[in-house]
Amino acid sequence: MENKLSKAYFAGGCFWGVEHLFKELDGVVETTVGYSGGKTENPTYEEVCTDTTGHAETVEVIFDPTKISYEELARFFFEIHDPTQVNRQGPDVGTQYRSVIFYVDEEQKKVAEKLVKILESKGLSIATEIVPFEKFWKAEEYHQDYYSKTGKAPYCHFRRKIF
Ligand code: MHO
Repeated sequence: MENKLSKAYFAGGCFWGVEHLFKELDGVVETTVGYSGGKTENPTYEEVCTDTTGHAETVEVIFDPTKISYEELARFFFEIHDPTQVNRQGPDVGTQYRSVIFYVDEEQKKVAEKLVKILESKGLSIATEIVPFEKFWKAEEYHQDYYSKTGKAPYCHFRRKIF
């Protein structure tokens, strides 16, 4: 019988790099890049780039919770970007690059809050928003699996140990 799959949503700067790293994890079944957290319907990349729609570049992660837990995913998320940066990530500046965890249930919310507390206890000032998931708008096809398609390398995301 097929395992039941779960979903998680993370925004941590340019979605090309975030997706690229999540895809490699064992237990991650599918990733999609898109836009969440904004006010407009069916946003395009160009609209989101204007920093006026409220959307953040977001990655939808579909995973098998028998192989990887939400907590492992969320820890990974914190380690592949810099959660102390406000409305930017690396060279990319604007609210569309802000750090957000969109939780789909209370369990995810608890895990996210717990991890933020751990990081704060280490002296980090965490900018990551923890907000309820509402809507995910899939991004244009050319943004999906960007680095696999182009053969280019991520310029912004890499894993560092912070826990
Ligand atoms: N700095 C990147 C942002 C791409 S990302 C999908 C660029 O110049 O295209 O926002």
